[in-house]
Amino acid sequence: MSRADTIFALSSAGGRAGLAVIRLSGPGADAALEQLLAGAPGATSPALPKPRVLQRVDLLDNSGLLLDEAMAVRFVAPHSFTGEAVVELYTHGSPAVIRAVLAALSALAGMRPAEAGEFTQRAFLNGKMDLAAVEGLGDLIDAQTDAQRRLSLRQLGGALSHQVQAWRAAIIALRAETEAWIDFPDEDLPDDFFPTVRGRAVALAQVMASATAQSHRLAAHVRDGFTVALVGLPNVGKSSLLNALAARDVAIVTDVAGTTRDALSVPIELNGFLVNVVDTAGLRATTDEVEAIGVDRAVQAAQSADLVLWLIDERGEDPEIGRYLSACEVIKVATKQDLWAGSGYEVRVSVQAGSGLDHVLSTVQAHLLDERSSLDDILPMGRQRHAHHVQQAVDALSRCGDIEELALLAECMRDATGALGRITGTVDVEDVLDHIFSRFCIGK
Ligand SMILES: Nc1nc2c(ncn2[C@@H]2O[C@H](COP(=O)(O)OP(=O)(O)OP(=O)(O)O)[C@@H](O)[C@H]2O)c(=O)[nH]1
Ligand SMILES: [Mg+2]
Repeated sequence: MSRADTIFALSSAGGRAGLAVIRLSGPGADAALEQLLAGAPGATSPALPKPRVLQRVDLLDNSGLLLDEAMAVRFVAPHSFTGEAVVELYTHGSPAVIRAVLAALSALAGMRPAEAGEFTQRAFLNGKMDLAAVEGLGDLIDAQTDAQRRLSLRQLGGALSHQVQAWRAAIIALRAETEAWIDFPDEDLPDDFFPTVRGRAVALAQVMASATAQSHRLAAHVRDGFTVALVGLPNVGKSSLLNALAARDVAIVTDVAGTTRDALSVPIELNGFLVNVVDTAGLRATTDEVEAIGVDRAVQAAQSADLVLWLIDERGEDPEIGRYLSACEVIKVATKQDLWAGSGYEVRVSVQAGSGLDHVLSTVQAHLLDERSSLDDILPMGRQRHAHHVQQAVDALSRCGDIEELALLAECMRDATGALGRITGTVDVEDVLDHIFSRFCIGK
């Protein structure tokens, strides 16, 4: 993909709408706008809009016929989202207008339709955004829950990048101090050099590890959702509870024991958080081959869930199920409370009578969400690679703990900054050189 091309695409969603936004980016963006305003090749174009001023324009095809009455705004490089010359066209949002304007753009020399993510890729390559911000933008566009919106906005705004850069700068400073001694005789090295530098490296590793453990756990749950499995004997009311929680008939409910065969996951929003509720096959010994597979899946779903709701009716607690769930976080829920009184249970529900659902939800929420960790305090590091690279950096710094050699110490620090740099997509060599040179005077 060449960056010499000028790319264009519909940036708003397709289909019928009041407005559509078509974006152009690249060296030919202004010329393309000029052509759309001029119409026939060689015709004189009205003056282009001033940068950053939205202006009413007539868009014309190459025979001078009106494509649409629109609005246009120009951004001059590098002061744009991509860092290149950008034009945005606000047209009427009908499929016919969108198709006609895109066709007119395709016909212009040097223009091509953008690949998926290509505007953002250009923004990254032009240094407008780092990798963590790019991911935040992607997550914001995909956000379905309020928590996802809040966290991805903070990531886009640099909450993760700034912290990672601060840690990286601290390690680069340590490494610069270490490398500065490499060309000097050992006897000049202060006696406390190794203990001090190693102590600072290890302390930093601890700060990083503790700041990220909690953040990654919660941020990953915000991004991917929590998983809550509904488990219990056949006919206990699992599918009925799922339907009630989802407020629609997703799962089949019958009075035949063994109705649900496969695990079925339904996303619900709980106080702004995404929760995937998994309905499972009733747990019992069975000779039916299909049901047996369902039972295996139910056990797997329970064991990989963040929380299990163990549904219990008047038949009581099945000890076999208790054994399956021994390693799970479990809330016992007494079902069908219109038929019996599960007074020994804190959470009681009757889907039939429509009672107790709020209590189920508030109990689930209390179990899943730690009151102490607010979304506004944690680092938005929901992706596995964030946790992975921080862990690599922590491991590399922790290795400093028993090193007695300058070059090896610097090597561990380089590994740590390299790992952190991969989170933001930064290369680290120049930074170290700059740092070293800026801290030493000429002639030393
Ligand atoms: N009276 C009463 N009946 C209920 C209640 N909840 C579910 N039922 C009935 O219990 C029967 C079984 O309900 P399901 O939701 O299919 O139970 P399940 O646990 O999914 O069953 P399997 O899929 O077979 O494991 C159905 O006839 C439901 O209408 C309730 O709160 N009160
Ligand atoms: Mg069922």
